[in-house]
Order: sequence, then C-alpha cells, then structure tokens
Amino acid sequence: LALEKDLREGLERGQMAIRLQPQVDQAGTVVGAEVLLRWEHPERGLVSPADFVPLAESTGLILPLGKWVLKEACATLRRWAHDPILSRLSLSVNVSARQFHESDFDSQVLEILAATGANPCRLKLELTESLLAHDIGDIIAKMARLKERGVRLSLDDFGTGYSSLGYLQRLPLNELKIDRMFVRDVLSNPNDANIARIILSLAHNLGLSVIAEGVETAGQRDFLQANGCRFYQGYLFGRPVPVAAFEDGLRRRS
Ligand code: G
Ligand code: G
Ligand code: MN
Ligand code: NA
Repeated sequence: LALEKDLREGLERGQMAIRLQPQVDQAGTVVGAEVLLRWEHPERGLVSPADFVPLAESTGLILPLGKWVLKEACATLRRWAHDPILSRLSLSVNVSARQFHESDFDSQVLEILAATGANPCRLKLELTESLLAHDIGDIIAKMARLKERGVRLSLDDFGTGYSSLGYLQRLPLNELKIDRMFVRDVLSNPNDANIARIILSLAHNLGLSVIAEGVETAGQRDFLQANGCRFYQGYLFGRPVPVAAFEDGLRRRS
C-alpha cells in the first residue's frame, strides 16, 4: 500500500507535527490544550489524522506514532515547567484503542514522563469509548496505575459509543468530553440539548468534570454554561495552531 509506506517514511523523516487547540474555563481563561496530530506530507500537504489514523491502527503504525505524540507532548510540558503562564496548563493527548491495549501501555506512558521530566499532573489522556469494549478489569487496572501517578484521564467522544453506565461508575476517570456532534445543534435540536443536559448531570453525579468540544458560538457556550458545563474547546476560543503560535498567543493574552 502506497499510503502505508508513505506514512512509515513520514514518521521516520520527521514529517509529523502537533497542533495545540486551547481548552478554556468559564471565564475564558486558557487552562490547557488538546494535542492534535498532523502529517506534513511533501506532496499531499497537510494530512488530517482522520485520513491516516484508521490505517495506522490497522497496520500497527499507531504504536510508534502514538509514542511519538506522547513524547512531543511531554517534552513540551517539560519546556513549559518554569514559565509563569505556561506551567499552569495541561496537555490532552488522544490515545487510540490499539495503543491503550498494548500490554505495557501504562509503563510506556510512565517511562516517557520520567525520561522527559514532565509533571504527570499536567498530562491528560483522552480515551475513546470504543476502547472500553474489552476486558474491563484490565482497563481499570491500567487506568488506575496511571491515575495513581497523577496522570488525568478523560473519556473522549462521550455519548457516541456504547459505554455502559455501570462501567462508567467503575472507571477511574477525571473528565467526560461531550462530543461535538451534540454541541453543534444544541440550540436548535431539543434531543441534542437533552443529551447535553443528561451528560452534564450524570458527570456531576459521578464527580467528574465536563468539557464540551466543538463550541463555535457564544450561544452554545451560554447554553452549556447554564447547564453546569465549566470547560470548553472549539473554534469560538481558538483553532488548532502550531506550538510556537499557541505560546505566542498566550503571552500576548496575559
Ligand atoms: O484535528 P482533527 O479534527 O483533524 O482530528 C481528526 C481526528 O483525529 C479526531 O478524531 C482526533 O481525535 C484524532 N486525532 C488527532 N490527533 C490524534 C493523535 O495524536 N492520536 C490519535 N489516535 N488520534 C488523533
Ligand atoms: O475526536 P476528537 O474529539 O479528538 O476530535 C477533535 C477534532 O475536532 C480536531 O480535529 C479539531 O480540529 C476538531 N474541532 C475542534 N474544534 C472544533 C470546532 O469548533 N468545530 C468543528 N467543526 N471541529 C472542531
Ligand atoms: Mn480528542
Ligand atoms: Na471528540
């Protein structure tokens, strides 16, 4: 497969890059960022992970790729550690199911944290619901080991998958992330509005914080805020940008 070979070479030749998209609190203060992978292909241009993560998953390339993203994120956190503004931020890294189910995934993360010297409390892992369709005891053990060391855990794309409410209670999570599918029409579609409200009340009953993604308008933000949402991500607050641009933006803001 041409794309597979290209992707393997792309990783080896340094064509991977990360973008950071701000995550804000109710006051609009940036509290962190989601790390979004990009492939800067010499001919294809900027390729979205939506177009290569599925291939990377099926070929196993997601394992070195996922490690690379984690290293970049942790190296960035380490670089920020003594900055008065940036040291307060967290970075959220997407973890694919195949990556999480590697038998030593938890050890890999802890090793990267140790090697880079990043503060584990500043690292958040975004796990997808689909990842839960496995031996739940094993999943909980891995999550617990990471959480014990201070790593924060978020359940991404919440509401789109099959997570049973029974499991949800047992998972050592810190945060639920409301999928942008429900945020998009939250003001016009009563069904989506209800789902958003249910997720917020469920999360708060479980003692979890909630971040809404895909927030594009002040109206969406206001609705979510009125229903108890405290953290937001979306074009209203900022697009995914290169790390240097993200840092410059924050220095200008404060
Ligand atoms: O940024 P963008 O909208 O193009 O991302 C498309 C999809 O790719 C999203 O579902 C996002 O979660 C996923 N994605 C972005 N970066 C990573 C990454 O580093 N690892 C994995 N597994 N998925 C990622
Ligand atoms: O699956 P995941 O939640 O990780 O996907 C994150 C993706 O959502 C990123 O690729 C990012 O580019 C995209 N995204 C972020 N903010 C917005 C937004 O406000 N609107 C839309 N349509 N997409 C967004
Ligand atoms: Mn995500
Ligand atoms: Na999502």
